[in-house]
Amino acid sequence: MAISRILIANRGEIALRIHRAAKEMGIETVAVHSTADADAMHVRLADHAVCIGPPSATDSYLNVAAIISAAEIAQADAIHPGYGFLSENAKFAEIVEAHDIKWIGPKPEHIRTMGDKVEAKRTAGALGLPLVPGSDGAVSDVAEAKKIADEIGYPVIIKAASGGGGRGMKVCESPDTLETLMKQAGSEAKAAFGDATVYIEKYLGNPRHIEFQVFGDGNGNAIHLGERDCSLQRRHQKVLEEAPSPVITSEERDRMGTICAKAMADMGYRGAGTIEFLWENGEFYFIEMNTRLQVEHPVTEAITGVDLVREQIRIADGKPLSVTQDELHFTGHAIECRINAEDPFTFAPSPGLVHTYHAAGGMHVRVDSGLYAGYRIPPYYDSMIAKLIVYGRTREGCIMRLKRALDEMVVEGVKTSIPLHRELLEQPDVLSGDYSIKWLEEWLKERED
Ligand code: MV4
Repeated sequence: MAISRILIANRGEIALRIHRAAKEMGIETVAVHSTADADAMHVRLADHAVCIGPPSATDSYLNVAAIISAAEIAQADAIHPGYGFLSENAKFAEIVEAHDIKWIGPKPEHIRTMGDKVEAKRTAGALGLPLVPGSDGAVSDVAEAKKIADEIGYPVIIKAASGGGGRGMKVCESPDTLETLMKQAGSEAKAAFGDATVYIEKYLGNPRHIEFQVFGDGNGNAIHLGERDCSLQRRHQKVLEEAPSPVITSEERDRMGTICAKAMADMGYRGAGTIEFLWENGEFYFIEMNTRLQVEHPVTEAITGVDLVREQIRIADGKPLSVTQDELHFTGHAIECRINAEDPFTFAPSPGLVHTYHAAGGMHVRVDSGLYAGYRIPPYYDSMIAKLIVYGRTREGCIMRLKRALDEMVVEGVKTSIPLHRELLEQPDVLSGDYSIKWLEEWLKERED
């Protein structure tokens, strides 16, 4: 039976994003929500809504039993997890499938493999992706670590196998501190993730974060949709993303994209995925793979014209990919600004009542947000309240339009990162695309003085 009713196991703008794709396919939607989200836009828009628990995410959006019950009560035949929450929980994916509900996501085994960063790296290497030089798998004793570090040269970085997203990393500059940092990394990983396994890599000093969007049909066919440059980050939170990357030529895109798509085809990958690389001196180095739809997916949609959520739903429904690699073309430039309810100087969260709201509009301007005038932003969840995505024929044109759109945005009652974005788009390095993963934090430090 074809999918006819999707339960959206998420909240905020991504729940709206999934709802919109579903409706355009003639599919009904079921929202789930905590008691704190009863008035949220995702609940208002959905065809059906089920309250799944109290405000705390652990008891609501992460509550597997409550979500499965909601799906059964509402007779949903598929679940889309969005990003965050249960989206990369292999056990949840298995439970969904065991209840004869279609899982709009990758095969559980692939979610599990990529969740273990050591396994992910081994798999990526076997599939022909270029790796950061380092240990071949986990490193258990200091003598072994010393030997590897001597081979690859200092500085090295010690990472937790169960980490990811920057948690549990230690940079080591010399053999003198290796033992101490190894032990620290191990015990911190044990405390944070219940797994002390660590591995070692050559530390790249000034890379860019460039990620490739991929899609597989689960039967050995896969495509890539080019890259996104997400180097502008603060404390591992992306602030602004763009596609294409200002430093990647179309030849490089085709070459790396082909390698990524072939890897996904060979593993029989199903659904949307993002292959993350560090890029330094013209070379790509695989670091992690995300087995979910990402926050920044709209920049890829803008330059390819492909609706990624529609594609996810089609694949979960057993249909083939709707475009071939040959049919895909990358046109123009897109930038996304993440708008958070937070102080633009201190980054302290700023929940509360939004008494006035006006979204930017006009040609090639997209605002993904559940905001409305009179909405009270709850203090319990992520502070991202809107995404502003702007497209232009050229990067320069895109930036001009983005500045115009930022000037149109009005969010009053809470502090937001809109002023930070306006300031960023005045910086020569941002305008020229000359930035690495270190740029934003260094700029913020200088801005403080
Ligand atoms: C690195 C690195 C330098 N060298 N690996 C951080 C998040 C996680 N996905 C991997 N991370 C890094 N791994 C090696 N071998 C620097 C980072 C890193 C980073 C990566 C992407 C975007 C922002 C970052 C900020 C700090 C550190």
